Amino acid sequence: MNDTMTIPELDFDPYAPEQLTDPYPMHHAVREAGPVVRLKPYPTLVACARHEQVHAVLNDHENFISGAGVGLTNFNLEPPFRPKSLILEADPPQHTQMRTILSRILSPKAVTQIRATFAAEAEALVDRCLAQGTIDGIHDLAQPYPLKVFPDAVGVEADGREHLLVYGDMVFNSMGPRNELLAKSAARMGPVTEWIMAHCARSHLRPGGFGDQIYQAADAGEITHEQAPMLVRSFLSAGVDTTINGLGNALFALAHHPAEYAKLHADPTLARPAFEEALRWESTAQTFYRTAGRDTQIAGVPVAENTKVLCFLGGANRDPRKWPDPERYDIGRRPTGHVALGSGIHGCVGQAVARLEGEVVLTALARRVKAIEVAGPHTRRLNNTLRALDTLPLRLIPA
Ligand code: OVV
Repeated sequence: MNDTMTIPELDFDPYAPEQLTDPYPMHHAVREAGPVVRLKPYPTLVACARHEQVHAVLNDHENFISGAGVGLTNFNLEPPFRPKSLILEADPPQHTQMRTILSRILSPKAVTQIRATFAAEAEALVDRCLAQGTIDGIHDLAQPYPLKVFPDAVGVEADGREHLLVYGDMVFNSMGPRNELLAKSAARMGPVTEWIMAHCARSHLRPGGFGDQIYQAADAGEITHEQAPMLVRSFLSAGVDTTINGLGNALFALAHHPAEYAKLHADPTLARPAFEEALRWESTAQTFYRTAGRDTQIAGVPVAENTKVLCFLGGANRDPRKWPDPERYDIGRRPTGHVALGSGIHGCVGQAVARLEGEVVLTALARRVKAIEVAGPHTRRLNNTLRALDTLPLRLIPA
């Protein structure tokens, strides 16, 4: 076994603006330094950026727990910024109980029931974008689409949905350190938490929607009526900012790879693999943590109980040990095994809905748009966890 002292130590601050803007040189350095590294600015954590170790940690929920938080903050030492998520920041058996309910509500079968509505909305929105010609890929497409279809499916009223954007930004910033990004997010919160919690109440949720179905599970005795609003909160936390940026990153990938877009236009059935490859190439959630629940090891390196383990999902998804030519956005690749949606028992429970959104938006584009051209410089919205764009000027050339 390796001695703890042999763990390489690097100077990177993954939350510094330079790293958030372009994390890939840092991922490369972390992967090459070893299977497990330390980072000088955060002496209490260990980090992994190789696919093998990231996958191993995510698939070992006994040694690497979520109940102490899946961000930098260790909830055993410091309180969470909001009451813990009953599913994200939980371990079995509680996690299993919640997961069973959310998996059923978001199952592939449930997704077949929303597909036609989601597809029609994508077509209508892409038509509006085409009529404009030049668009902002984020403000005109990647953001309005999930902000309409997902809250509609959950059963949240139309008024005030912009609060979901502020809330998502805060939730994902809170998984990093208490830096300026977090302070800026917190300063924008105002009435947002109150609005979110009010809209988790059954009285605010359309009967039959995903939110109401959680209350039906409570009626059936699967969870308590006190737990139900907290599970609705998980929908509102994880279901909007993630898919907005997944779509935004996919548009970015396609706009910057015209030959790949041409293949998609020639064969719109490639929409799903094109979206999947975008998830691999620009992982929307760049990082998640686990906490060592007991003394354990990663790749033979001892990791002491209560140590935070930083998993660079974006690093694992471009690990040359796993992916040939990993920097290449290639819609002909079938990137099975990418960890952009996590892996193991906490793997994205909404992934069928997320993939549906990606598929129908890219299908609508592929059918109507001959080419997507970059119409100006993009800007990033830096977030401690999400890889996010603020603006993405695009010109859509009609088919
Ligand atoms: C995957 C995810 C992200 C953010 C929040 C939650 C889940 C939640 O359960 O609240």
